[in-house]
Amino acid sequence: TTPARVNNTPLSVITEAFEDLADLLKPAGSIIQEDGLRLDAFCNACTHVSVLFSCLGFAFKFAEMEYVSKVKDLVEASKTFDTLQNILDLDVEKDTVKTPGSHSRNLRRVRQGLDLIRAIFEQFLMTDEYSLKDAATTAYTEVCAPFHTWAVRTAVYAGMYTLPTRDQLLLRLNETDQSVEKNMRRYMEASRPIIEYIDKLYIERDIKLDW
Ligand code: 1PZ
Repeated sequence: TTPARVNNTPLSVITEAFEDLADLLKPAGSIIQEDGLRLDAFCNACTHVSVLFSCLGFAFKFAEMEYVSKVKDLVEASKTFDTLQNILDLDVEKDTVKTPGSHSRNLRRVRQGLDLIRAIFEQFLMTDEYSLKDAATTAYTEVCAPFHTWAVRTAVYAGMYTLPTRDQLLLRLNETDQSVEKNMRRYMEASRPIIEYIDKLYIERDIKLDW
């Protein structure tokens, strides 16, 4: 049975979803190790991220729609494919790994979104003086900008000016300085092995991660 969950803020829900997912990758928890991570379990965790967008305001509606549509495609795929590696294997066979709209491409995009959130949290916790705008700008420049078109990058950097302040964000997330730090660190910890696992799926198939 699942233990009662005490601190039910949006951030703790996301964090716990990714901790549960990361547990599946640990040798002890994974009888399924050989087949790899289940796609439905992965999608379930990814779906929880959507609550974060409601804290960001209208300028990030586009990012939300992009992210949600990619996750939705993977949810559809999970009706036919059991694991993450199944979708990659099929796209490798059809030579559609990088084809716009393919499951393997959408998986790569969702992975970049998860890594972006991790990087934003990391920046956010670096110092109290850091505005959310500066934290998010640095994280985006590092993690996602290299893979986005000029038009998208320009829109994202413009949107950064509309982000809430640190205090507004904490208020909207229903967190304190202490609780937000704990939850962000836990997400950073839990997402790392998942992101690495996804990268490995591509690398093992000789697909470079420069896109
Ligand atoms: C709490 C912290 C707030 C910081 C907010 C920073 C948000 C940055 C938003 C980045 C938006 C990128 C939008 C567009 C990306 C598209 O170019 C690609 C197209 O993929 P293609 O169709 O060519 O294969 N789409 C994506 O990469 C989908 C996923 C992007 C969204 C990631 C958002 C992460 C979450 C941010 C925090 C809530």
